[in-house]
Amino acid sequence: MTIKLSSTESVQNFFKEVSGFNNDQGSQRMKKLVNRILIDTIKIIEDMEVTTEEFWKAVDYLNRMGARGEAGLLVAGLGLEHYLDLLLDAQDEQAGLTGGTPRTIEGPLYVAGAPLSEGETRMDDGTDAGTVMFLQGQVKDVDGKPIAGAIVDLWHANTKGTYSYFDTTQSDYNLRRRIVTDSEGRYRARSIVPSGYGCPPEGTTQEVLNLLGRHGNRPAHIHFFISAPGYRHLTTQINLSGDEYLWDDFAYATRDGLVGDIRFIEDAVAAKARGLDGERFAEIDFDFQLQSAAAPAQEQIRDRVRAEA
Ligand code: MBD
Ligand code: FE
Repeated sequence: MTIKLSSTESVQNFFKEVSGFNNDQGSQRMKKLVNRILIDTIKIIEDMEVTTEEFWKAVDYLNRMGARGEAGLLVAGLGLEHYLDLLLDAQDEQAGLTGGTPRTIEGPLYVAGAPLSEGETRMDDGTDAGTVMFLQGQVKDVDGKPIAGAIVDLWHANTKGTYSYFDTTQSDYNLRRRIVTDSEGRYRARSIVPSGYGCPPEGTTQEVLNLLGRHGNRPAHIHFFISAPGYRHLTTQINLSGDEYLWDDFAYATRDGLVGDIRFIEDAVAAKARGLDGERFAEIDFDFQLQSAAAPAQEQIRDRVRAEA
């Protein structure tokens, strides 16, 4: 039989001391959380008969993961970031907050402070010979009324599936922009069709996924933060139709209502009318609907440490 020490009074008392219960300094919230995490950890060690070799492997894993900055990637791949969306959805439903474009995960690759423009923008720096993509749509309220002056903060990968800032070979803020919607609530962006992201094959997230028999790929997608005075901040993505990973996303971000229908057009005349030399380009139309904010705090993005270039 497995030895169980976790429920003995002496071990319980030991981890109360460890968690600072016997002093009046520090944070009460932190003490409670740390104590719960430690007690649950030793229960896992006992119940799963975790060996000391496995324990030290896990410690080494955390060191290597941190050194590579992959914690945000791991929580996406383990479905925890998606779970937070499920929790927020359930809280919203309980509070009667329904309607509008669904939320989905931010992911670990946002960079704050992208260039801001009015109504329309070009997102790519012209160095990636990808298919030109024209993305446009309207930001509306839940009744379909256009919202002028909304900020559409969007970011996506290049044709290799990598993101500027994290991929240091790209120019600053490449494929990252903020667009203020026009008087009809419209935004327009010229960019290039992104490729899906894949976890670094040599990284610590892929290392775990391999042991779970899983791949580390996302479908091609475009991320959005959408905000406007009087409306709830929306974090979402559009995942592109036709991608083999559309419904097999390692981060579980694709949701009903968030599939972007990408149309590829091969027409030299239409291309020329768009100011292009070739004949092939792509179009995506995607509208967003924002819920009204019941309190000013709902207009703001939730706190999280984010990169700022
Ligand atoms: C991405 O581009 C992404 O959106 C997520 C959620 C995780 C890893 C890479
Ligand atoms: Fe992404």
